[in-house]
Amino acid sequence: PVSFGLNDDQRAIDELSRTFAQEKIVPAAAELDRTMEYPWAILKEAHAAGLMNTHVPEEYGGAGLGMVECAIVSENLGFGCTGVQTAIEANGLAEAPLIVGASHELKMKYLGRMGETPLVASYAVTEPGAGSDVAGIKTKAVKEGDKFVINGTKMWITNSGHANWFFVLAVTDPSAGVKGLTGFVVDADTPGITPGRKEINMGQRCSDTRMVTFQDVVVPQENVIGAVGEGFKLAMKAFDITRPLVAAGAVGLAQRALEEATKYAQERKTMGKAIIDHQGVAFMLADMAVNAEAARALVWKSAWVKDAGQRNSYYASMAKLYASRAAVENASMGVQVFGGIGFNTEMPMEKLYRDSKIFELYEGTSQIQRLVISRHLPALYP
Ligand code: CO8
Ligand code: FAD
Repeated sequence: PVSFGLNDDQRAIDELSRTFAQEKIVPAAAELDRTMEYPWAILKEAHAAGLMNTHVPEEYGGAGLGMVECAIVSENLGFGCTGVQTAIEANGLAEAPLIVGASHELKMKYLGRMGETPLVASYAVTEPGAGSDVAGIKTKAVKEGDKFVINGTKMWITNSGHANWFFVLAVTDPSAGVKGLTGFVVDADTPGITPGRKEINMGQRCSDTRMVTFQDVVVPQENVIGAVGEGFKLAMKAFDITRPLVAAGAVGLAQRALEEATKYAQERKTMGKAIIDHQGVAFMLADMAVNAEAARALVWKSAWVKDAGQRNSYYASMAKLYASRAAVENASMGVQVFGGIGFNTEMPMEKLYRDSKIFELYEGTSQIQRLVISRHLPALYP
């Protein structure tokens, strides 16, 4: 039977993560945005509360939650602050290729430590010359005996100034196209890895984004994830897990904008009545409510398809596309509902506005989500 209701376990996870966000993240968010300080204190508490590594199987020290439950957590974290949520979910993104394709030993070694200690990892795929076009990366891994030597530059790598290890996608056979790419897990303290300066971004400013250079970085052969030549598919299959969760963070932002704007619209009076009683304002709030609800439904559907053991790329891209647009639209309408004070740093809305834009860019731009969706259509409707 179809059900849009949450079961008891899901309600408990919702309650736990919602309370965590309200008590630990919401009060800290504005200051973290101002100082751009990495949210270590919150990450440690989230780790202790079981709100990190949510999709890592229990066998490897994770929470072992289903995708729908992970999406509930990600939405609530995003409601609190999407900068914090990005730090947490980017860690989950680094873990995803291992979950999908690593040997038992690699999983024990690299996922296991994430459960034991509050650590973060990074997913290092994008380069200065290749973001959307993953197949166009240039970082090389050359086999020398029973080791690989990695050389190249990665760009926009979240968590990279604090990472304990990296998932690195590199070219092992330049003549083989996407089948010439291989995924590695690389300890961050390996000689030759240099994170650049923290990038100053428009929003999500407590999240840590850097260039990372790899110069003659020696990696043992056993750190290949899956097999040589399987890296591209691992990188894509990771997105099937994480695009719904990134989209869930966007829903959190869209919901936050809706709630803040609805409260303000009942307090603020113009022309003798609360602004919510002006139809022009009320209709913006209605559109914001539809955006958040519809985006959540798509996120849960994309998560549910994955939990059902089916390939969910089509729905994952729909969820990512729709939810990021919902976040951007709701943040924009939210500023509008607040009027002039919506533009001011004393109110949460300007931060939501700045934070929202990245959802249409990272984890695959909105154009790339449309590309993925459209490529599924001929098979669905021949
Ligand atoms: N599962 C299994 N196989 C797949 C999948 C999948 N999901 N996707 C593709 N493949 C297979 C294809 O079937 C094909 O296989 P075959 O050759 O056997 O037929 C092969 O892989 C090649 O696929 P394509 O032909 O589709 O390859 P393209 O080169 O055309 O590229 C894309 C496809 C979709 C354009 C791909 O390059 C892409 O997704 N680009 C976007 C990159 C992206 O999303 N980057 C994000 C980087 S991470 C990030 O931004 C992190 C943000 C911070 C964290 C946020 C946390 C909140
Ligand atoms: P480009 O690929 O150069 O795209 C430029 C424009 O062209 C975009 O509008 C794009 O949609 C459009 N475009 C490109 N190709 C097509 C096409 N085929 N059809 C239609 N339109 C197209 N990457 C990681 O690997 N790990 C991370 O942790 C990570 N974190 C990030 C954090 C932040 C804050 C940022 C800004 C980026 C992060 N990224 C990360 C990189 C991010 O995924 C890329 O920036 C994104 O995928 C786009 O790549 P690009 O910037 O090279 O843009």
